[in-house]
Amino acid sequence: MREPPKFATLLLVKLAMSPRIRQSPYYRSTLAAGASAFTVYNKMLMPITYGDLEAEYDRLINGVSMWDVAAERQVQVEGPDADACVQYLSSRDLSKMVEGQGKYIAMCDYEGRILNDPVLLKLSGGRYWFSLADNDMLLWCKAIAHEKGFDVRVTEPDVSPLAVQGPKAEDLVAELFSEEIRSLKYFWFIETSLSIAPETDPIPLVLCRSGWSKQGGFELFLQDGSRGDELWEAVAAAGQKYGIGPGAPNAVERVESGLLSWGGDTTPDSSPYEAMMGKYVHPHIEADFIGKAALARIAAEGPKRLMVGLIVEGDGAGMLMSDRRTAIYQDGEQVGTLAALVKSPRLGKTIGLGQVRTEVVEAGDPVEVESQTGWVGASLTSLPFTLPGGT
Ligand code: THG
Repeated sequence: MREPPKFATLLLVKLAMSPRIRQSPYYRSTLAAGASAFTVYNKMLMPITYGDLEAEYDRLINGVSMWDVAAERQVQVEGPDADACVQYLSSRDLSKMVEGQGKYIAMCDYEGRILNDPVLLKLSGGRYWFSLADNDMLLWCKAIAHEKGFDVRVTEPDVSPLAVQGPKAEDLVAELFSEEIRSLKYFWFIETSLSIAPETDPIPLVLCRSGWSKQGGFELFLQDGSRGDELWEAVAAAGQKYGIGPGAPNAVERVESGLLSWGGDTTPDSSPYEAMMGKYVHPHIEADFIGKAALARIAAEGPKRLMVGLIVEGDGAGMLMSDRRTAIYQDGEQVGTLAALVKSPRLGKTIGLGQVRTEVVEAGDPVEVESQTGWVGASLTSLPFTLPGGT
């Protein structure tokens, strides 16, 4: 008999403020709007809920939601060697990238392990922003650029994204800016500003069709951290007639949609092939980049683990660990780990994301997942989940 494992209790802790933990330019606005729990991401506070997860999900799926993702910090690379330096830091072929375009990319280490999965923006004047997930890439980029002798400047600029997501996001953003934004392609952007009152300077920002949901929307990359509350207020006011409300990167929607959470779904030894990012990794291009040889080898050998969806019996109670990943077993042997688990309103099922050994990945294969009360049955499925209505 396998012993049910011992569990750390899932709980929220109080967080002591300190100068080591940064506050976002929208921090005061998010508190005023009722933010009730935060996480720390890139050493900055980020709201994760306003206390009504159902309403937050509903706004994102059926209406429009706004959320503070200032913690998605930027690393800016500029200077004569910016193209070569940014390519060297990226595992994706960037040779055709043009100004005004963004791309979802992987940054890997020399062993082909994924360090980050940023959205990369190519700005005017040959500048770039890596819009980053939660890892210390500023240190990495500065060190690599310097040691390789690239003629570039690597900084963290004063840039703080605010996301506007949901099926009504486009109407709202068109009203705030102009009808022309409707023709922006995914991850493309414009460098613009938002006029909020005749006597006030417009708020400088980059407007990009992007955001961590599959419901459509934009991100407003604020370029003046002293004006976060003004920008929040302007979006909230214009959004009123669309029923806008505050939200956060949505754990339920993103699992349903199969969006990657670096550091949540990945482990320090994950390759991009194991993280559903294989199609964004190009080890056979001419340009050199970090991890190229290792990635070519991993691609040839085939990844040892894969990300999969899980459909879990029951409501998932007692299954998510606060301090480690939950084990997945098959035939009495551990074959993987569960990284995220949610109750999906659109599927009417408890679903999760996990990593399992490649040889056990066959849609429908039965597995068992550990829980506080014993082992719970689950089946594997490929990603993304098939949602009713295809959204
Ligand atoms: N926006 C911005 N910065 C970010 C994120 C963001 N930095 C951190 C984090 N999110 C980076 N990770 C992701 C993960 C997925 C996507 C974007 C950023 C994403 N993926 C789509 C998908 O996988 O289907 C589209 C991929 C594609 O078509 O290329 O959007 O959200 N500013």
